Amino acid sequence: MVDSVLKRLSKRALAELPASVATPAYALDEVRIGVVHIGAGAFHRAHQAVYLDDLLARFPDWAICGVSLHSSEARDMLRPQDGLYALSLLGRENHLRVIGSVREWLCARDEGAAVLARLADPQVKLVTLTITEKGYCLAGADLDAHHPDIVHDLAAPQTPRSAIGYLVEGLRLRRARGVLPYTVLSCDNLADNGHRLRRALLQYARRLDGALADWIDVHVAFPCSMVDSITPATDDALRERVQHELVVTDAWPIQRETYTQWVVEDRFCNDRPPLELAGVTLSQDIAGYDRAKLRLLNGAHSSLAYLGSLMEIDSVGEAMAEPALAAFVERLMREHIAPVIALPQGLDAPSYIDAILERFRNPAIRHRLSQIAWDGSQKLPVRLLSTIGEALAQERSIAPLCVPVAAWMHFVRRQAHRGVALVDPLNDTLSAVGRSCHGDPETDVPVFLALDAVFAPLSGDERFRAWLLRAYGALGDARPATVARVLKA
Ligand code: CS2
Repeated sequence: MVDSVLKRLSKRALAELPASVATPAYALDEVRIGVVHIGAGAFHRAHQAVYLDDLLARFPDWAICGVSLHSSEARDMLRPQDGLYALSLLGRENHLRVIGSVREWLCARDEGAAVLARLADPQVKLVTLTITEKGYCLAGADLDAHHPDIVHDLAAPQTPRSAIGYLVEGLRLRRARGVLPYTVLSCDNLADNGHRLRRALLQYARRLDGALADWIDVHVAFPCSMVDSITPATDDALRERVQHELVVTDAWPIQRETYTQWVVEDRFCNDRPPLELAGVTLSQDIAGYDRAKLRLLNGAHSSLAYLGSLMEIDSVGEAMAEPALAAFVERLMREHIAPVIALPQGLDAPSYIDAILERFRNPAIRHRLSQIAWDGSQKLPVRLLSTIGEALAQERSIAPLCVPVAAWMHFVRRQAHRGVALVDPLNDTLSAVGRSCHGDPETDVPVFLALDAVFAPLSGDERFRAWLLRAYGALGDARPATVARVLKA
C-alpha cells in the first residue's frame, strides 16, 4: 500500500531516484506539445507514450497532451506528479522507467474548452486515439445517430462529449482559422481502425455542415495502425514493487511486457514525429498485420480467457501451464487460424506463433483472464467469428474454432447464474440471455445466435449452427474436468 511518509514522484524527485531507474532523457520544461491523445488510459501510457518518450530528446516538438473523455482519474493522479509515471517492463529482467512524454493531462468532462484549445493549436499536428470500439459510436459500419453522445453533440457541436464531436469541432476551428488540419491516427486494437473512424467522423460532420465534411474528406488523413503489447492492469503488487524500487510513491504506475509493436500506415496530412526512429514500422499493409495480430494473438487470448475461466484458472501464465489448454490454443493457431487468413508478406507464421506462445508463457507477467474476458461481445466477432466465416468459405473444418465461442456462451451463462455482471457494453442483454439458459444446447444456442450484434453474418449458416451446438453440448456442465476432457478430445 502507498506509504504517506514517502515522497511523491515529481520533477524534483527525479534526481533522487535510484540509478537503476531510467528517467526522461530531455528537460521536461523544454518540450512542446505536438500530439493530443484521446483516451489516455493504461495502454496509451504503456505504448504510444513510450515511443514518443524515446524521441523527445532529439525531437522536442512531439510531447503529448493526454485527454480522458469521461474519467478524471488519470488527471487527478498524475498532475500532482508533474505528469510523470513509472512503467515497469516485464521480461527476462524487469526494468523500471519513468515516462515524461505526456506533459499535460486533461479531463474533457470538466475541461472541454482546454481540450478544444489544444486541438485548435497549430503546434498540434497529430491526434492519436485509444477509445476502444465503444468510443467510435458505430452501429455496424455507420455512425450510430441515436447514440446519446452523438445526439448530444449534434445538438451542441461546440461543447461536445464524444471523441468524434471533439475531433470535428477541432477541425472546424482549424479550418475557420486557416490552420492545417491534424492527422487523426487511431491506435485501437481494431481492424481497419482508421477507415472506421474516418467514416463515422465524416457522417457526423455531414450532418452538421456539408462544406466542413467536404474539407475533411479532402484534407484530413486517417491512417490505420496496428498496436501490440501485453499490458496487464495495474494491481497492488505492482504499486508495492514500484514504490519499493523507486523509493517514492507513484499513484498510478503501469506495466507491460518488454515486447512491443506499432505498425502505422504512412499517410499523414501534417508533419509527423519521426516514428521510424523509435522503432515504429511504417507500412502500407496494415490490414495484414491487423489480421495476424487480432486473429492469432487476440483469438488465442480470448480462447484462453473463456476456456480458462470455466476451468477456474486465473491468469494467462497459469492457463499455459495447463497442458491440455496450451496444446489446444497452439493447435488452434497453427492448424485452424494461420492457414485460413491472409498474412502480410514476409510474416513467417510458425515463428510468429512461437513468439506468441513464448509471450503468453512470460513468467514475469500475471495477466488475468478476467481482464481479457471483458467486452466479449465486441471482441469475439473480430477475433474468432471472422476466422470462422473465412474457414466456412474455404470449406475448412470449423469444429475447434467453435469450442472457444461455445465457452464464451457458457461463461456468460455461468456469470449470470452467479449474479456477476459482465464488463461488456451488452451486459444487460447478455445477463438476461445467460439467466434464461440452463445448459441445453437446443434451447440455449438459438438464444445466443439471435444476438445480431455478435453473430449477424454467421447466425444463418447451418454448418456454424451445427458445430456450435456440438461444442456447446460437449462442454455440458462447463465444469473444469469436462472442459479439460473436451480440449483433449
Ligand atoms: C487482450 C489484449 O485484453 C485483451 O483482450 O487480448 O489487450 C492484448 O493483451 C493486446 O492486444 C496485446 O497487444
